[in-house]
Amino acid sequence: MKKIWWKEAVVYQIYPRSFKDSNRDGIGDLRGIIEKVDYIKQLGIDVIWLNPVYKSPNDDNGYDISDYYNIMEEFGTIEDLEELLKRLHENGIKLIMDLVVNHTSDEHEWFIKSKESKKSLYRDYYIWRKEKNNWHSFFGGSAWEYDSTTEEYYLHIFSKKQPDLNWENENLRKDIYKMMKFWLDKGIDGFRMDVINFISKYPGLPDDIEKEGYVSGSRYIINGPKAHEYLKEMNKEVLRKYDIFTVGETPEITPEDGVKFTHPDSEELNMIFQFDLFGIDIEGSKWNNIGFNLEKVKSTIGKWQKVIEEGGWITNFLMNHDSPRAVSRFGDDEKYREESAKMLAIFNLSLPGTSFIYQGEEIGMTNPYFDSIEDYRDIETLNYYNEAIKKMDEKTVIEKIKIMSRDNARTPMQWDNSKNAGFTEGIPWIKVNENYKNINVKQALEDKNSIFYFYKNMIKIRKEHKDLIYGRYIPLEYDKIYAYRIKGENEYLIILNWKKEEEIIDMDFSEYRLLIGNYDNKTKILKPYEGRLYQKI
Ligand code: ISL
Ligand code: CA
Repeated sequence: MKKIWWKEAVVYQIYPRSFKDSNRDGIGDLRGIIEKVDYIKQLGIDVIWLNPVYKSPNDDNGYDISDYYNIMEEFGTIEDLEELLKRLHENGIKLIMDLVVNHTSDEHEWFIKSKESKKSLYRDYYIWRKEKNNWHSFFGGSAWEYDSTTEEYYLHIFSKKQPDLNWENENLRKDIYKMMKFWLDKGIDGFRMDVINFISKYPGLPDDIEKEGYVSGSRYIINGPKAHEYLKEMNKEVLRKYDIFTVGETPEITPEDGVKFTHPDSEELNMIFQFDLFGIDIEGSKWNNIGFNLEKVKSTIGKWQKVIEEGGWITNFLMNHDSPRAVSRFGDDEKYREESAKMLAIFNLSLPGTSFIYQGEEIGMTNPYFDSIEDYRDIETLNYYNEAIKKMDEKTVIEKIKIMSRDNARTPMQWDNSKNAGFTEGIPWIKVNENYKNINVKQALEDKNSIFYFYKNMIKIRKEHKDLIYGRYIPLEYDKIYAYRIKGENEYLIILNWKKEEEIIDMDFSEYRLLIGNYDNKTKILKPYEGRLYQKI
């Protein structure tokens, strides 16, 4: 298989608002990230993905962009970004930025001009209709908002402050490519493309079925007929001119589509995020978490590893800024927090594909389980709350939010045990998780057995044993545990006892050398959440 840097990279995702505040306004910022470059370097990271830092009224924390060419004031200036980029490059770390081009903010000048008049040059940059259809917004309610200036509705798949762009319009596409070049010419190393498989809407925008737990309209929005055509054009006009990292956020796609988006012959993207693991414990609506079973994890991984066998490329990730904390969701955030976080590190970093780590995952940060709606900030969570309390008692609603809210991932990074976890000397925009006195970076760096050093070692092992990146995934048939082999030039064996109980396995390890494990154990009795990575001798 062809060896390429972006396949081998380990990516660290930074949610700037919650990473480090440098000027006491309670909001993380670019200078805060600059302060922490050494820390990121120490972990062994190759690439940073920065969530949106462009100018934005922050209806959806930066995913509503009002100016693609400038930086959000709270985050700093364009000079700060340039300095961050320089510091990262000096340290051998690349930077990819979020590209949010399915929609803009309603405060973007294109939209302001678009809504002024039906004759505006920018009218067609967005999707206007006299009548609305029955499509729903992902954030609740209708996907259409009435605007009295021209007495029409505009489409917004997310909040009403995020009008959808009309990719049918060639001028719009050109403006987007121009903007992408502006950032690439500044020296950034690529893009993570927000809901990039939503950009082509089905012609005629027909009414959809309505059913519980289904976002009406999805089937006419996701993977629309021209999605691949637009990406090929973008590749031709922009991407192929640079040696960059591109990852598409593509919810609800099939492996076949995954291959189409990422196969080199397609000339579209390097890799995609698919969300099957991300939604593994959800049934019906995203707020309905029924827990997961290991067989489903195995079949999901198997299904997506096939994309690589077919010549495409995928990503491995346990969480992002839209999800609960990985250790709370897939491990145990109480008694076995350390063990399960380390087991998850073995899992995330031993699979072919490009691996991503989300800030705080490397120290085992957990869901904060805030009890009061006052403590939540996320628009999706607040919209859900307002709708749900009409139908359910408040306690039930809060229980669901505690488990699934996107704010779980957005509480401030826990740096040390001082006030506000060392995140800010001001008042944080969202509360710090109370457990910061025990779970923080400072403490992790002082303890050579910490989750942090385990991640660091796993990253190092992944780099030294490139088969883990390029090899072939071979699942093993054990039903009580998760075991697989990765076969390249050498052969590796991964064993994950993904549960709170011990397990005895009938396996012969005599031909294997243990590279890393989360217990000091080589016996056939696997401890709770025990994980081991072996190399065949
Ligand atoms: O977060 C989700 C469910 O809780 C997803 O459905 C999410 O909305 C979807 O994956 C798209 O996410 C991306 O685009 C959104 C933004 O709010 C998310 O933060 C971003 O990751 C709109 O720009
Ligand atoms: Ca700040």
